[in-house]
Amino acid sequence: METKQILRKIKNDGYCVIGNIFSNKECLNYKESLIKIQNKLKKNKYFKGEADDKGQVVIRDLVLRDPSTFLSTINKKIINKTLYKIFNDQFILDNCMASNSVKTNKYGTGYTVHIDSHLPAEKFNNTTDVVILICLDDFSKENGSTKIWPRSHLSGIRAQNIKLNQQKLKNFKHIKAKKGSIVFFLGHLWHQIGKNENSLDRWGILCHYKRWWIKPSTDFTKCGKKIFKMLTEDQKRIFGFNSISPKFNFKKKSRPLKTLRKMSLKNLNYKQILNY
Ligand SMILES: O=C(O)CCC(=O)C(=O)O
Ligand SMILES: [Fe+2]
Repeated sequence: METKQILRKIKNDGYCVIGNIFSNKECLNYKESLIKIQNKLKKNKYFKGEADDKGQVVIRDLVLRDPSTFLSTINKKIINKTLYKIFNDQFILDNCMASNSVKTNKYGTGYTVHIDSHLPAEKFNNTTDVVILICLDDFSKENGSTKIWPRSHLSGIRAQNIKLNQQKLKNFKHIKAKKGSIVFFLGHLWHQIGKNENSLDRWGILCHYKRWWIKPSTDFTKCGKKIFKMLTEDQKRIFGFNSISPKFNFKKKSRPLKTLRKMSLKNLNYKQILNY
């Protein structure tokens, strides 16, 4: 699919499914790491699965938990290119998380229909957030594929904040996608995790991006020296390293004028880059 076509589809319907982006081997590798992380978290007294009892396993901050595995998910060429076209501006990572739908009789008590962005932008050019779902298994209605409401991005409604018309609520589709596909969807498209009916795995990775001037849900610039050294320049930008608010220097009684640093980040070490 050409970028132009992808953009047209996203603009019209609020989402676009593209097959064959990640190989079976890559999907397997991501899933293996997720299972390992999940098993470790079961023994972690500080971690509370936020929706485990409601049919959704959520593991946030994957690029910090296992960077060598998950950094490759955040700036694949087709993703970068499309995001630049949508935002027409620099963007940063809001989060990179895994989500699995699990069979339960408590479905619907967790996350109901919602949008991920804070504002339901009505104009495409004002899009603040874009989500990329990477399917690590085949996604179908039966295993709880994500429900989306096509064209709901045009409604100007933040679905979780108002009581919705029952008729409108019926107009959803389950995303149908093969393992290795990605799904672009606008942060203001109404969506909801689907109900798992067949107990088959349905792992997805959700990479969520927003404009550089919006506060991300995790401050990735605090990733530490070790992870910083693993990042490409592009990934440094996506982590927010060139959009840190400048500090006022009390000695010089001055500060850098711009928050967005339009300079190369290549030769700055971790300490230098944070000290802006
Ligand atoms: O995993 C899914 O199908 C969707 C999850 C979701 O919408 C969320 O966690 O915000
Ligand atoms: Fe969501």
